[in-house]
Amino acid sequence: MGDYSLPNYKIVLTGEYSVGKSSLMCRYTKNRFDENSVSTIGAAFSVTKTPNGLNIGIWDTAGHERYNSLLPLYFRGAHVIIYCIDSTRNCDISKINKDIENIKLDTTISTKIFFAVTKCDEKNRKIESLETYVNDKIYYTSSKTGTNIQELFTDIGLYLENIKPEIKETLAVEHEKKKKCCNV
Ligand SMILES: Nc1nc2c(ncn2[C@@H]2O[C@H](COP(=O)(O)OP(=O)(O)O)[C@@H](O)[C@H]2O)c(=O)[nH]1
Ligand SMILES: [Mg+2]
Repeated sequence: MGDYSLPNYKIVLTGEYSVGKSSLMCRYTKNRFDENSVSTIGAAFSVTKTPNGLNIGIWDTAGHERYNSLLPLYFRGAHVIIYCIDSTRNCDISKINKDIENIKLDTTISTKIFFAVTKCDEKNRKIESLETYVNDKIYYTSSKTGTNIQELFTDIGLYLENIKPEIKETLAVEHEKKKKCCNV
């Protein structure tokens, strides 16, 4: 058995169907790539550590439209969102903007969004225009070759080192209490 205790930080992988979210989680947690991975139903969960040793729980959401109504539940209380964009698909900036706005509705200002472009081992890159629109750092990753996966989680770890996990939990509990008060 591993020495993992309960995760202190919540990481959520999101992005459209089949962009490579589950593959990214698999590469980071198991250092494996499965060409024939099956699509995620609902969400998958994995407990692991960042390279600097912080306990994290990663939620791998299902990107299919029919599961969109579930996303707010996963975003809530997240410390980090990894927003995945497929390098082999045409970059739809208005869709990305809409997704980011939706994420912001269900997270707090201290939730950080990391942008991961996926499948960078593929030659037909179609995301050249992305950098004009995204001000944050973009991680050009490949779960197939492992490129930039460690770098992404290293930076996530460094970000988490500077925030307090319990603040978020307290807020969530207070929110629940308020709701209960209204119901009596
Ligand atoms: N070439 C390449 N294919 C990838 C990569 N990551 C995922 N894929 C493929 O893309 C498809 C969808 O991947 P998956 O991780 O299930 O996407 P999800 O629906 O976002 O979880 C699968 O056929 C994967 O093998 C990558 O880094 N490189
Ligand atoms: Mg998946």
